[in-house]
Formats: sequence, structure tokens, C-alpha cells
Amino acid sequence: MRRITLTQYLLEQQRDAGIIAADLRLLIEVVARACKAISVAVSKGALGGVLGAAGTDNVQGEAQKKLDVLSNEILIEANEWGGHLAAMASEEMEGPHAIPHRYPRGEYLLLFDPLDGSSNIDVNVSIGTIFSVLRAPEGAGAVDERAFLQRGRDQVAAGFALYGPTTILVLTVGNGTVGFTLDRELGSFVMTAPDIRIPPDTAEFAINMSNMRNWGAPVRRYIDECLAGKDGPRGKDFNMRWVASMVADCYRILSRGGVFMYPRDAKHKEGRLRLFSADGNATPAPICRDWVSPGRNLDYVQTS
Ligand code: FBP
Repeated sequence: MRRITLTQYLLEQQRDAGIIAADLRLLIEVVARACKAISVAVSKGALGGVLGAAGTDNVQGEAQKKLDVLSNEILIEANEWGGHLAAMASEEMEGPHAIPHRYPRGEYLLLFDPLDGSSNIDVNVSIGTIFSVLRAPEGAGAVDERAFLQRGRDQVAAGFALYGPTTILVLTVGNGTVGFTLDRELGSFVMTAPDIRIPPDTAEFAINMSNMRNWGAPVRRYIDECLAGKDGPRGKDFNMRWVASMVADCYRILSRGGVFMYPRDAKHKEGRLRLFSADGNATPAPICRDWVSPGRNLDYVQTS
């Protein structure tokens, strides 16, 4: 079987398919390289001295882990000097990070959650990095938060890395969705899923059941129907999975179908996961945490 590396795939998307420009290819390669560095740090665990709390809070007021802070630094350092970006925004930073004047300024914006699934970091459960690439507004002025509030469909690339038993990179540049597995010996991402499509049928759902008492009636009814199994209105037995790392739950759905939900409820009135997006009437908003899916006001990812 022909081994296609991430570099080859991106070159083909640039040269043969004409889907991406050279600077976007290089930018994605830098992001992937940063994900490899994060993967190495994650895999060292306690031996690397990277577990535990950092002693600081992020913009959401949540306690940061050492690995949250380290992953954020890795992504910033890897990306700020390459000349492909005008600015970056991260869940772990108060506002946009401008590219220092000593480096050339590029055409793109990079948005990321450096390490999703913080509650799982210290217990050796899968966690991941989520990223999105947008076009920077034209002009040489400073980039503010409004520049990042674009429609999901205007993203030029997006993906995530999942640090589990293997390190996986899932990517789209607008021409389907592909998955790569990190070959640790060679240090390169090798394509292992050339055309990811969510299976249309499912027998699994994912939701944090401990929030049940706070759910709204439609969510409660849907889950009740799943729990009723073969004898219920859906006529089928369902299984429940909940990793509590959105990246891992979403990867399972990309692979096996199903639904992942974090619906707004009486306690999480704005939902727990936030989508960084805007429609044509974009207004400034605080930097949000998780890139979920192109669209608006979505706080869940769902298939049939
Ligand atoms: P972080 O961005 O702080 O990592 O939180 C996001 C997240 O970990 C999701 O990945 C996950 O689905 C959710 O929170 C789990 O939250 P909870 O354990 O409160 O249900």
C-alpha cells in the first residue's frame, strides 16, 4: 500500500487539485509539527513533570493545567515566526496574539484550543488540539477579535489532533476530510483514513448524564427514547459512550456514527461548549473555547 504522508497530501492538494495555496500548506505543516511536539509532551506524563495545575486561570475562569499552558506556548512559538499568520487566538489567552513586528505578517488567522479535555489530562485519557484557519482581513492594521468572528463556511482549513493510544490528525482543507496517524519512529503523519464520512446509522449516543436533572424537555425525551431501546419508539437498543474529551467523542462519531451532545440546560444556560463563529452581522464577543462545527448557535455535533 502506498504510504501518503501529510506533506505529500498537502502538496497534492496544492499542486494537483489547486485547492490550497503554498503558504496555507506550510501553515498547516507547522500546526501539525506543533501537534507532534504536544503529543511528545503528553506522552511523557508524570515523567516529564507536565501533569497537575499551572496555578493560573484561563479567560473562562477555569483553572489551567500545566499542559494547557505548555501546549499553548508550543503552538504560539511554532507559528509566530513562519510569516503565514496575521494573528492567533486561543482558549488560553485573553485576546488575540498579534504576530511580533520582527516577523513577517501573513494572510491567515489561526484559532485554537491547545488542549481540549482538561479534566482528562491527569488521568491518562485521550485529549486533543482543535484548530481552525481563517483569512485575515485585508489591510495592515492591528487584528482584533472581530476579525476572528467569521462564518464557519469561510474557514480555509480546520481539524484536530487526538492524543490517545495513537496520535491522530483529522484535517479538512475543503476537499473532504482525511485522517493521519503519527508514525512515531519516522516522526511523520501518515494517511490512514483517506475519506472520512460519518456512518449514517448509529446505536450510540454521548451525553453527560449527570446533567439530566437540568435538561430541557426535548433532550430528556430524546435520551428517554434511546434508553427505552428495542421496546421504545426508536425500536433499537442504544449504547452510551462519554469520554468527556470532545475531540475523542467527535472522533468516535466520525468513525462509528452517533451523536455527541452538550445541550444548554438549566445550569449551562449558554451551553458548555461554545462555537467561535459569526454570521454577516458579526459583533465583538469574548474569545470562545471550542471550535465545534461550521454553523451558528450550535452547541452539539449530530448525525442522523
Ligand atoms: P476544556 O476546554 O476545559 O478542556 O473543556 C472542554 C471539555 O473537556 C470537552 O472536551 C468535554 O466534552 C467537556 O468539557 C466535558 O465537560 P464535563 O466533564 O463538565 O461534562
